[in-house]
Amino acid sequence: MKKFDPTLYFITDSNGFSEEEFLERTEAALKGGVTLVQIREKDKTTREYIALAQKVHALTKQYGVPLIIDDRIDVAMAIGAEGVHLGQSDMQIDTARSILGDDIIIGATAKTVSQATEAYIQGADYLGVGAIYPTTTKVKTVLTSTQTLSDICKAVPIPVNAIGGLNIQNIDVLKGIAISGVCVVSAIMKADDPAQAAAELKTKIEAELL
Ligand code: TZP
Ligand code: MG
Repeated sequence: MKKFDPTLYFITDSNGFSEEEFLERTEAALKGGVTLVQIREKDKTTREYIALAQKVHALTKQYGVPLIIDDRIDVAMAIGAEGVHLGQSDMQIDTARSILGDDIIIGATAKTVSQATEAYIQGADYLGVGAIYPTTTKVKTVLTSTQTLSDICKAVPIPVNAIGGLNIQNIDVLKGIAISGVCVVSAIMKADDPAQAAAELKTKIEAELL
């Protein structure tokens, strides 16, 4: 059964960490209550990506949290991940859906209402929309306004998460917008205490944004 909770969607970034510290921080995020995890690796070989994803999957399974693989449906299939996240230059959503079947979570990046509608029609299960703020995470992205985020939420019936430069200090900007959750990388990955950062973010998102 395909079920997921997008409330606090943690996207990993192993850059600058030893594998041991990366896995410790990822587990701390799970302890802190993140509801969905994505492994996002841009510089690894396929074998390295699979090997690390397997380790992260072992952790997410312990906490009953679905694991989403960024960009790569082959890696998702190789490790039996619960889902895949596809950007505008990755495989089309409908093609991925026909390969992966109905039980796999497929997320899509959307920066406009037309991209959002298209992804929904093609079979996406959720959307990530942003960047809302400039980000220090390695990413090729442009800013998306909160007005566009709000328009996208109204245009599609699937969960829409905000992403990009979001942290406990600035997520108030999302108040009143019909998002289903928040995606963060640095706010948890680079926190002094990732478990505490995750717990605080989740409490605030649940209390004030959903
Ligand atoms: N897509 C848009 S912004 C972003 C991605 C993957 C990175 C978000 O990282 P952070 O550290 O939460 O700003
Ligand atoms: Mg991607």
